[in-house]
Amino acid sequence: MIIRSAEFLTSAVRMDQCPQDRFPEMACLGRSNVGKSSLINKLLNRRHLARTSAQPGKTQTINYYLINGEMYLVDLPGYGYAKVSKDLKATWAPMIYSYLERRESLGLILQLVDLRHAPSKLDKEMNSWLQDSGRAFAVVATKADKLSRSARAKNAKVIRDDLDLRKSVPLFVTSADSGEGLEPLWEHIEQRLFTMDSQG
Ligand SMILES: Nc1nc2c(ncn2[C@@H]2O[C@H](COP(=O)(O)OP(=O)(O)OP(=O)(O)O)[C@@H](O)[C@H]2O)c(=O)[nH]1
Ligand SMILES: [Mg+2]
Repeated sequence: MIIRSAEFLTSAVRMDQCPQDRFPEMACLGRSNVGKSSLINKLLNRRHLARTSAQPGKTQTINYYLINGEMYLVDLPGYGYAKVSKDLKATWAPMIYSYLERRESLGLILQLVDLRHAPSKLDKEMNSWLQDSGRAFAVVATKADKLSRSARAKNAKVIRDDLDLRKSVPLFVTSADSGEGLEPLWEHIEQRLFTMDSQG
């Protein structure tokens, strides 16, 4: 994917605040601190476009990045962080589920999980929701740079088994530090957004 332009467009907390122009979009879903914003930056070769932080709970709105004037990458707030305020926890589920269920131009969801750990209970719940949703999704295991080659393969298998992923669901092992795994991931994103039906 050649990135000719990448810009922050808008933030939304409700469906009617999402862009209306129907460009296809891909959204990053996952636990707080798993690396959603970092992955978006690395996919776009921009260091600081999406805000990242060592503190979980950084992204709190649905953030739209317009790429090449023809598609969106969407950064979502994370789940599963104990210390976020009660208010934020109460709004997360309605906001995210209505987005995941109703957003027509959503062509691909990436569920990010940390390659170093077995999926959490919430990761599993979110994944079974995705498997039942009929939405196109893929799993992205992040922070591969923190593990040896052999541990990467071993942990990827644990993730696939724990989530009980169908063979047809792709799992990408990636690093937003080294850029590992991002080329096949981009190919998959482009294929989903530009050559397939969004419900595929
Ligand atoms: N080593 C390494 N660190 C990473 C990687 N991806 C993210 N990080 C670090 O993990 C921390 C969290 O990254 P973010 O991208 O802010 O995580 P997020 O999922 O957007 O978190 P929320 O916005 O809180 O939901 C930051 O300190 C990043 O530098 C990676 O691939 N490798
Ligand atoms: Mg974030």
